[in-house]
Amino acid sequence: MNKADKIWLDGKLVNWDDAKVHVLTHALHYGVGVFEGIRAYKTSDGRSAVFRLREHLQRLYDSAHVVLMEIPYPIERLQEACIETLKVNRQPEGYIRPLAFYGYGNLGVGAVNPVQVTIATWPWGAYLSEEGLKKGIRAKVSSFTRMHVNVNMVRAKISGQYVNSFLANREAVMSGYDEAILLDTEGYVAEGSGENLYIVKNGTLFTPSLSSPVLAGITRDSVLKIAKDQGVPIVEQKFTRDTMYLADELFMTGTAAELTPVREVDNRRVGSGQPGPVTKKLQETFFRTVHGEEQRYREWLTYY
Ligand code: PPE
Repeated sequence: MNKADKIWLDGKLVNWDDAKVHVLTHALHYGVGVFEGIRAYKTSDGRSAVFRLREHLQRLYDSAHVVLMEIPYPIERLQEACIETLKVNRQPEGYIRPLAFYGYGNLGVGAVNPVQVTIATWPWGAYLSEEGLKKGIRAKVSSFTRMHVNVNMVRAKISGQYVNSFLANREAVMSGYDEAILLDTEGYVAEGSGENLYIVKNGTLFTPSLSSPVLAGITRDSVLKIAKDQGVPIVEQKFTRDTMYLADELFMTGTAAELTPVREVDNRRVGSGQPGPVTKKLQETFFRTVHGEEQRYREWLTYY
């Protein structure tokens, strides 16, 4: 990966190669960690800004609450630490990964160990390739199911829950596709391994509601706001797999994936096989927004 100089670990900036934990760290064994993925962008006036920093950190604290974890810092401290880490690494843009986890102490599922917190930042380009962003990706419905809402704590971004995403993503990529699409336990479309999912049909934007087993994506929230402001009708409800096959447009969003069109699903061309007009307009506005070119969404940016 693209290394940076320093990583923030338990209140201190340490050298990248020294940011280590004990092999008996609880989270390594049981997956009880909570994390975030945040992006910083260069804006058009030359300054840099983090996109929706506060909302991402709020979700981190909410995720911690779900797993009964007390993050030993106020949210303001982690907000400063994200900026501090970007600055010390001299990164005008890139990805920010905060992670809070049960550390070393006792082992056993229910052991409650000291909570450790780390923030790493590094350069991360297009998640599903530059070409994917422009032309759209090829996706495959997974043989793995998005876990039931009483298995997967869907309001939380918990490390262990990503085993499901890992299995789905690896299966799709090893079968020659770019990304997996997971269905819920009833067979309705849920989301990608690390992205929310949308279709456009006759000009209306559809995405599973937050009662489905999907993460309440911050990019999702942003894109729905942008779509609403553009007068695009929005329906948040579950839909079937074949609804995707018959969609005019299909796309995915996430901090890492940004707004990526999907041009093919299960070997069926979606719409014209190229990113459609609604997708393209939303993508363009989304990129203008993160680069500080949309005045009305300026409050989403934390400049540094
Ligand atoms: N669903 C899942 C399962 C998910 O992991 C993400 C983010 C989203 C939806 C979109 O959420 P948001 O980023 O708030 O819009 N996935 C993160 C991790 C990716 C990774 O490979 O690691 C991300 O995009 O940062």
